[in-house]
Amino acid sequence: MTEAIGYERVGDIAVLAAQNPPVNALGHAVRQGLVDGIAKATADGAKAVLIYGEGSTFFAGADIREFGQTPKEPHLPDVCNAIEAAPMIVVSALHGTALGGGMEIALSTHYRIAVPKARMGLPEVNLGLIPGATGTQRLPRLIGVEKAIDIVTSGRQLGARDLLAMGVIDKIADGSPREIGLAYAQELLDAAAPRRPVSEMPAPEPIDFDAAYEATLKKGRGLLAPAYGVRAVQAACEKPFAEGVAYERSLFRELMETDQRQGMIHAFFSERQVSKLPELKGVDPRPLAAIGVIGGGTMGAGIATAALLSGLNVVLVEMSPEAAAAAKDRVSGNLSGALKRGRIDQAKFEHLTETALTPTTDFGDLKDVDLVVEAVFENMDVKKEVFGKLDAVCKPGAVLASNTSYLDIDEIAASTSRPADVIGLHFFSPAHVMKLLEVVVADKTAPDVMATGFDLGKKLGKVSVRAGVCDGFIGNRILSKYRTAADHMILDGASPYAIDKAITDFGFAMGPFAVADLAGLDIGYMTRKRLAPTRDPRERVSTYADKLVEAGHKGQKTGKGYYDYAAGSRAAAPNPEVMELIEAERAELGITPRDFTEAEIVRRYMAAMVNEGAKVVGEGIARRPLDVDMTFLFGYGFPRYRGGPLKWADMEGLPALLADIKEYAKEDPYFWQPAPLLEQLVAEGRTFDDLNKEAA
Ligand code: T1G
Repeated sequence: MTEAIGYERVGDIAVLAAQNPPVNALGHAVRQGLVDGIAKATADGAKAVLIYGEGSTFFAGADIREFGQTPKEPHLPDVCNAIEAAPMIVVSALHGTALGGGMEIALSTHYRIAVPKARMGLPEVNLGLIPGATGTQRLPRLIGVEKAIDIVTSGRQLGARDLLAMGVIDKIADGSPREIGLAYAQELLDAAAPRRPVSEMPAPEPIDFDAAYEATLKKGRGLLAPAYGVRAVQAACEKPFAEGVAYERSLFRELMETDQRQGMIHAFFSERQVSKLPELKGVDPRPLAAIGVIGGGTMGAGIATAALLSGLNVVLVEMSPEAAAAAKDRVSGNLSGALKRGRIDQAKFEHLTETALTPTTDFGDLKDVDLVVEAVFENMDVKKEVFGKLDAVCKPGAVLASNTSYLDIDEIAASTSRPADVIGLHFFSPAHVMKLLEVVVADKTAPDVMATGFDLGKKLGKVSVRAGVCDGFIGNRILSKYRTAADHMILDGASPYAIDKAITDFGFAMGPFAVADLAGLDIGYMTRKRLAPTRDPRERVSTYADKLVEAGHKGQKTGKGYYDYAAGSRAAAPNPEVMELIEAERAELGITPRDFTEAEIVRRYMAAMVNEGAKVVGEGIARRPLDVDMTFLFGYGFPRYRGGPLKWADMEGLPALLADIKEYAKEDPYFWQPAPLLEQLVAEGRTFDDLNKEAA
């Protein structure tokens, strides 16, 4: 018996206990242990079998680290069928998160009991897959097609109460999974309860599967797995169980070979790897119980909201009583969203807004906070004035952070008497929703201050990425490049609308021009004005966008930008003034516009993104390629199933991308300067993933 599954007899009950930390993943030893355990229980005449997990959870799914390798027998579907075929009743006792293959194991047992906090789900679609161990065949037999399709295609987790109400589990009881499992198995034995193989339940009623497939494909914005999940559930209606299982397995194996599975597995592990940095090893963060936020505008109120929801007290400083009151209203508005969604109850809402939050105009109220983050106007003089006050009032050891999106943190730090305590914490708006946090480490930032930045990010449920100091850090620096590439395509003949469509078809939630309208066109306008004095004369700059802003069109906030957001209209229509400005500028420049295919638009756009990403990694602004990928998945709407810009580049092939860049450089050698790191990787036949592995 492998130690991965312990075996013991308790009276008539054979107990199989999973012991494979940290999450009892269903690796080969666990699968073998389960099959051996059922055989042993049968051989020694047990009258019931109990399966549960030691440690934090029931099986949390297949071992994702085995993906891409040749699967070793016994395969998970066979393990599930062996459990269900056992001659005695088999009970599973659930706690933690029984996910994917874990839920499939539970569905193959005859009875299921759970502790109140247990959760279950089939999150395979989040890995670019579908359940591949009979889940799409058993679940619809148990709860019907609609509910099964929702669970399979959403990948969401369900709590014990919902699972009980749906009939996925039979009972909820307090206690350890072992205790409640043994008690329930004994109760079933005393009642001479029969085996209940789910596979022998009648096939569920069908629905219009083609309509469900099309709707799911559209909703997935190019992600295949959820739509494949619909077809797998359809097989549960139309095929005998064994054939349905074989069909499910064929779809699973097909998805296993896709780039989408590669991209999403890369995202899964990178999301965990990105906060594991050598410089953080053995470094304890400073205490974090209360924070200060300077500036209660959209950003400051969002940061305060995220902090309050994570259990931190917040002193929110504004410049006048009216502004402080308005800031409190913004935070209350944000929290009322959490209240409506049931994330907090009324009592919690009142505690957060009336007790945990202290709006004030007095910097002196910051004297006891552990960390302050300022989110005031993006002007260096204003920032320095604020940091001067913080330096004077904050206690020794308090971390002083700036939320600036591009200003030089080294310069801000130098304006204080404690540069080691200064760091950048770049949140993304809305700060209580967006998961990305760029932790910008300045030259003099102390290691434990960086650790504190990551600890705050973890407390706030953020994906924190370490960034070095440069204009735009990681995300905005790369954004400025691919936005410029888009502007160049516009001058040469593409329209903003064709570019937005090409980029949304690629899988982004929004195209760059719709995003600009959302953020406000004045932001780009001010950035261009700020950079104009130091701009290299070789840089190709368009002016149509400035004219659009100077005409008063700042995007959604003024009702018009690239698109016309006429009140009440759902679909934003192109603003005709935009093409007029573009055509006038092309004429002025003597450009004869040419056509751009969607493929070329994507190719150029992504080449600019990848090239600048390679420069950001090469310069050490981002520690690893995966840091760039996580920045774009969690801050810029990059499609998760492509893994991130640099994972996408690896799968596209770096040599072809470099060749494109060299081709484009013939038109504009200044803009298209190949990144040295990209050239080096191509010369050495290596990939960005090789760099990620070396840094692990
Ligand atoms: N396989 C391998 N390693 C895993 C793993 C898994 N399934 N789940 C987690 N880990 C590692 C993780 O990388 C981290 O490692 C450590 O465990 C703690 O994870 C046939 C094919 C279970 C809710 O998708 O959702 O079954 O960084 O930091 O916050 O149909 O992990 O310490 O080295 O996330 O407490 C389906 C994925 C697989 C579940 C726990 N199952 N995991 O969260 O800890 S596909 C999943 C999670 C499948 C079958 C199909 C979460 C968690 P390290 P953690 P956590």
